Amino acid sequence: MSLRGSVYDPLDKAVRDSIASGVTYTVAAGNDNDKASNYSPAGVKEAITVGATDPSNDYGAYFSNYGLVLDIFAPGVNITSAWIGSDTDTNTISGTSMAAPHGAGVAALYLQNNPGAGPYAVASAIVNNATTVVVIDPGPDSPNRLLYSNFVSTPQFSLALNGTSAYVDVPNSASLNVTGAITVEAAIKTNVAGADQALVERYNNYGGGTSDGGYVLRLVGGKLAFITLMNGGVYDYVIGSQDISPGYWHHVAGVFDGSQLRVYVDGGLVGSKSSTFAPGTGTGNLRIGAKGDDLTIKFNGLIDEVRVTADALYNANFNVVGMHELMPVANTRGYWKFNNQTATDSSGNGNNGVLVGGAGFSTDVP
Ligand SMILES: [Ca+2]
Ligand SMILES: [Ca+2]
Repeated sequence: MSLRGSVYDPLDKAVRDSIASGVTYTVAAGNDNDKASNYSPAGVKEAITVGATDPSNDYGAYFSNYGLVLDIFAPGVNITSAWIGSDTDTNTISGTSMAAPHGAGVAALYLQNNPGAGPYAVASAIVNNATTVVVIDPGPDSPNRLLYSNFVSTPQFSLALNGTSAYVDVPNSASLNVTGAITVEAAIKTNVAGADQALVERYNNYGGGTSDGGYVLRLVGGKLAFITLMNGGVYDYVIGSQDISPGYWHHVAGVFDGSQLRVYVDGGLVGSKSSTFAPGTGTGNLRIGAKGDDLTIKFNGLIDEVRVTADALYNANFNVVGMHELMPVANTRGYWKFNNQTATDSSGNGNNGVLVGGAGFSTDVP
């Protein structure tokens, strides 16, 4: 809130009552080089009163009001932001009216992750996570605290599937046709050992002749398999030697590079086979956690970071780090992170999935 006037009780009371009703306020300290408590609504103790610093040198701005009623400082000198006139207008100006919105932004980030937090909790979080003793010359009696935003972490989620009914259905699209080199990968944490479990599958139609193919990453008897298909009856495959242990996150990947099928678990090659059997084009939906053609095999556990890329990404053993956020690569056709508790595709191809049969989310992530 960028109002500034001399002390006026009705205004202060209005702000105080609004805060009491659950609305968080950041208020500009004012630009009088004076005690903030001499102004309204800067002097409302329940609000987050924000003074200005010069971000080029962290000095308290010469104009900023100061004093005990300040809660925090934020950048307020030469701040570029949106401006009136058009949707693309900007302006670069100074004042505690430029500092207070920084505080409002951090409050909004905090409330995004803590939607039940009241104004006191929001103010406490912002003040307690501020950077201390970096403001030079903050003014008499001012708290030496500079707004810090990075304490607000974005929550991460994975896809939770029950092994019986739940899966994600991604409608067929042309971008899901990959007819050459391909990598299909995911992070998985299964609840069961030794079972057949569908991970990422895209094919249709059992039987010869028809090209209704794609690719399958699946656990077969608890081991990782990668299959390239012309249709449900014509295919080639490789199965890795390693049992996938339940109860732990694993990165699993299937690769076809034009001359070989390979499977990797946690970055290590666990199976390979000479093959020139490329995936065929198809019309089937892509399923995450269900058998591609008839849904009869499901996955029981957590899946995250599912990605289909039209390229052979892994040619040798690789180091799996930061599985919760894969490094971007070119030619990605679908990438499902589940972090927004949706099955939205972040590859840019619009291959957004639909949750089926009780599919949900977990904060347990790789
Ligand atoms: Ca306050
Ligand atoms: Ca995730």
